Amino acid sequence: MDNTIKNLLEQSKTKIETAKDSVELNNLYVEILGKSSKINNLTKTIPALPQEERAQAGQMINAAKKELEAIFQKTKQSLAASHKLGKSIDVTAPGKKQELGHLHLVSQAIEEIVDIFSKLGFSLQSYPEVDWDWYAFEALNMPKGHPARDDWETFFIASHRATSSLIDSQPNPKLGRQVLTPHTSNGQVREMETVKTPPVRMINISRCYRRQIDVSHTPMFHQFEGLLVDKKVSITDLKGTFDYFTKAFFGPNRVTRLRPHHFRFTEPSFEVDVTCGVCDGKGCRICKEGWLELGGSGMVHPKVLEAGRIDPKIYTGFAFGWGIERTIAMKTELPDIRLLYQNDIRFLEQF
Ligand code: FA5
Repeated sequence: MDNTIKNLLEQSKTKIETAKDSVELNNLYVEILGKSSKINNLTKTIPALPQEERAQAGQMINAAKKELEAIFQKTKQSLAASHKLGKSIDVTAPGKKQELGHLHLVSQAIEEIVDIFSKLGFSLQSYPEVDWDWYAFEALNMPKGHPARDDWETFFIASHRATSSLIDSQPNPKLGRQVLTPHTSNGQVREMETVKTPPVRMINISRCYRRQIDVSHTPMFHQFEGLLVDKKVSITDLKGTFDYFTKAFFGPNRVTRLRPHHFRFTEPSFEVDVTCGVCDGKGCRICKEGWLELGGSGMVHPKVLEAGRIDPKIYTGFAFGWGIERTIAMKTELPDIRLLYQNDIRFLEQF
């Protein structure tokens, strides 16, 4: 009896563990542990054994059955895990929630900026992000070879016949080469050409490209450019516009200041600072002295108005260009604007 049970156990184990799928496993269950199985038939032979052997035989058969039962369970689980077992559907299980995405932080900021400026009567325009040298530099009073052009570290388009009709990379005799626009100021003269007679009141938002990368620079970034040209436009209008924007975008306690600067296309020129939101302008680890730089601005240079065929004796205007990524960083206290473009969902989900 002893050996018969051991042999039966070994043979059954091998069969169960090599079952290929759930159907085979179910059939084996009937064969090995079912009513007419060999092991059950052995139970029926116990009464015929000598009295002293019966108890031990019964215990051995029960232990073998228990062991086989456990092997069946284990095999069932491993087949399920390897998808060989038909999947059952739990109709009572709660449905899977569809994860909702949201706009990228830069897109959210663009929507908000457009909304704020539209309340001041600025309309959103879109000008090329691959543009002629003339619009990006020359028309803005930055002639070829001028050292100021180095500051923009521009990507020029290679001078060979392009296959796409959209990008003509051959230098144009009047407009020069094509560039990946290093700033949105290329939209200034284009807008003046489009509107022809002031008032001009546009906001131009676009991608810009420069050979720069560090915590506050990315090779591709966004700027928003404001341009207002009309009769009697003054620096007061410029300052009022910044104050309105700053309070609407950052909050009512934030104020701006204009710091003298130099741009070839504005005169006078300013850099615009906004009070730091962390320390309310008192000075902290992020801002050092209480102010953060937003971007550049100034009164449109008469030569730029002339390039746009607007008479500088009749009209004046202001312009500004700010980086969107830096503006976001000031609002959300981002330590490194490169985070915006690393596509790390754990970071993006926080906004
Ligand atoms: C300009 O680009 C001028 N065109 C702005 C201007 C427009 C002045 C109209 C006067 C009139 P600047 O190079 O300082 O200026 O850039 C303006 C802003 O763009 C910076 O303050 C910064 O916020 C953002 N910026 C510039 N380079 C990068 C970069 N590589 N990555 C991210 N943001 C940048």
